[in-house]
Amino acid sequence: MSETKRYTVTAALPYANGGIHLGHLAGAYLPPDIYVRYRRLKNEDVIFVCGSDEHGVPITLGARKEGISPQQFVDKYHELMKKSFSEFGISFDIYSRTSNKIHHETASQFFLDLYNAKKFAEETSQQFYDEEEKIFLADRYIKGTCPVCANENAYGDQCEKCGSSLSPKELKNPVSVLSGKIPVLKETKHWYFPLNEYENFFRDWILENHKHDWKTNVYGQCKSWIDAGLHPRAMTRDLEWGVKVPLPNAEGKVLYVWFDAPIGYISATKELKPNDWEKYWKDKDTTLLHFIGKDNIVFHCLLFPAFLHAHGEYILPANVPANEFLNLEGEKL
Ligand code: B3M
Ligand code: ZN
Repeated sequence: MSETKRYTVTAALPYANGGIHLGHLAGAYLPPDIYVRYRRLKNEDVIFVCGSDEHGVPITLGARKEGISPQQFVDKYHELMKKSFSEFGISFDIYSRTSNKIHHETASQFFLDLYNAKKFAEETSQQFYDEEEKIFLADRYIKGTCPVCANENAYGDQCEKCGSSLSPKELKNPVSVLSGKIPVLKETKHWYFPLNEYENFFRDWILENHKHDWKTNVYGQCKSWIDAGLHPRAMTRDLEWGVKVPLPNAEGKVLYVWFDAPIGYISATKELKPNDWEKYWKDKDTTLLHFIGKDNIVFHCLLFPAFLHAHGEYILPANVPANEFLNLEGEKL
């Protein structure tokens, strides 16, 4: 391994749909803040980047609920969160946002690079559509009866009663959580990232090379997912709000929020260091660290590294310190 000349430290981009609470701070922001302060004291080259995650279905629904546009909604929460972080004394070098132009350009180009290198598979499938709300339904916006335990309130992705992981089409009597109406199946085209083709890469990179330096909770989670078998995942969605899919015949489609959000770390670095951002992401002598909460492990340890690897120009995270939730009276805060 080459000697480290600089550090790129990221903290998970919080969704711009609420306030920052103690659980967020203790899990994903205080640890990297302490870490970067230490590096700065040693006069090392370190950048600490973060920002608001402003895309995804929950944002559009939050906006709808408050009767404002998604842009107005994220403007409001971005300001609120930015202010909280600064009042708490979290010393980001930049706190950016994924609705910025530079982020749309960066995420869009990243998608195109993977597309041109034939890293996606294009597939048409039937998905549930809410005709009243005129929206394709994300898995958790569909409820129905669990085929395994007959619980009537199972979600399209999981039954919380028996723990079975489900797909929406397995539910009996599916209804839309948004309108309460019965959704219809409608054909739609999406671009899938074949995570299954990266199994050997993960086995080498995580299970072999990071056996001794990644935290056991992170390593163990990754190992169990890899052993259980990985599957292709759609990287686009039918939605108006987000980074538009930069391809012809892709109207009404945007990049999946979990595709564009981690690229937000790169966009924020470009904003912070317009002339020399590349060395923080592409030089082998840079150490990249992602500080996250434990529910973000899959995207930071498997998906984003696989995108970076598939792209070919980028370094991979040296470590992904993920923290447990802060519990209060026995429950997740
Ligand atoms: N916004 C999820 C969360 O806030 C998501 C993290 C993105 S990090 C690139 O838990
Ligand atoms: Zn069940």
